Amino acid sequence: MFVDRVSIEVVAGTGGSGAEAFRREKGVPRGGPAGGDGGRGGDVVLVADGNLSTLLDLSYRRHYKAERGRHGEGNDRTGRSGDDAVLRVPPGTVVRDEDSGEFIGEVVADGDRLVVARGGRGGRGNARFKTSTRQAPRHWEPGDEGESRRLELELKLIADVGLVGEPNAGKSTLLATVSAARPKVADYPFTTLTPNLGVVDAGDFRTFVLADIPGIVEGAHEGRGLGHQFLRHIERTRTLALLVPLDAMDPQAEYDRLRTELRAYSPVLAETPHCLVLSKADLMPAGDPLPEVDAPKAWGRFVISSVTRRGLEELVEGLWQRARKAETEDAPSEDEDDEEWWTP
Ligand SMILES: Nc1nc2c(ncn2[C@@H]2O[C@H](COP(=O)(O)OP(=O)(O)OP(=O)(O)O)[C@@H](O)[C@H]2O)c(=O)[nH]1
Ligand SMILES: [Mg+2]
Repeated sequence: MFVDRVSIEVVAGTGGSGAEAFRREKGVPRGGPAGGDGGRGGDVVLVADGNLSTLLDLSYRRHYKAERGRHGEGNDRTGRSGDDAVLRVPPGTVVRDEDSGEFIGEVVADGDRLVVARGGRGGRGNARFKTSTRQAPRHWEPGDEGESRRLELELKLIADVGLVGEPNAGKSTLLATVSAARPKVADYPFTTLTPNLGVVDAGDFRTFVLADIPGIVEGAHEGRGLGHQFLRHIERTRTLALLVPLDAMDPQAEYDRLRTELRAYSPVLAETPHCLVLSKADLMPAGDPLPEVDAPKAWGRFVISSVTRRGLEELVEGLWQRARKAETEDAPSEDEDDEEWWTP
């Protein structure tokens, strides 16, 4: 099961109260105030855990509470602070306040921490209220309440390549053919309801993550169909592959619709480099010429069939080059000074 969005309620610990106490010692007839401060309440903290890939664990339990601070004690002893409540989430988790919609923060890399509800301060004990004119104050403070809020957590997949296409274009079939992922495939539209990820092996230890999202239909940016709500999952990819099946009525129109929807949804996606992938090549009657598709912005075009595996090697190689090669080469080299400048 894939869970990419959960709502939870978090309550940080309340601070402990300050104590009211007086020194009672042999030989000290009128000991002064000695009530310690209350301890801090624990925070609720999200920590990114690279071993997790879904928010599933958090969906079973909706309420998370950090420990309260202990009350202060006599002899000027401060109460112990409450323990934090630590919630492990996958990297790429974005946090919003559910009621206001306010963006609270995100954890991106393994080990990132984000405090989502602060524990209350401990109250001051009576020892703190002693003044020259008030030698025996009875005054103490309660601890502050811990923050409480309702949160919406959302997982943004971190994929290198995103597959975009109308329903039935063959996106899931392609993902299943080039990776170990086993998404559902069927000959009706909207088979895919939530994103699927797969690791594609381009050989020689070269891998990249491919995301298959539900099909995009015309008007998706206005909320039609399903694809739109998942486009955000591919906003951070390095390249997109726009799939147009060769049995489409009008491949050019289908490609244009996809571009229009991407543009309408987000300028980021419209600017993300893309290639054109003409799928289901096995359905073309032998000898028929390929349809002309004008795609001046595409960095490449591929003709594939997931059934006969035609063109898959070239596609995987092309996607790897676009998605990961630059990254690998950008890694700082040891003898950078020796490098020559290359001008195209
Ligand atoms: N002949 C042929 N059929 C294909 C090929 N790829 C996919 N199909 C068929 O096309 C249909 C749709 O495939 P899917 O992979 O589910 O399509 P999708 O783009 O993921 O569709 P949605 O999830 O609904 O958006 C299925 O019946 C597949 O078997 C191909 O290369 N050749
Ligand atoms: Mg699918």
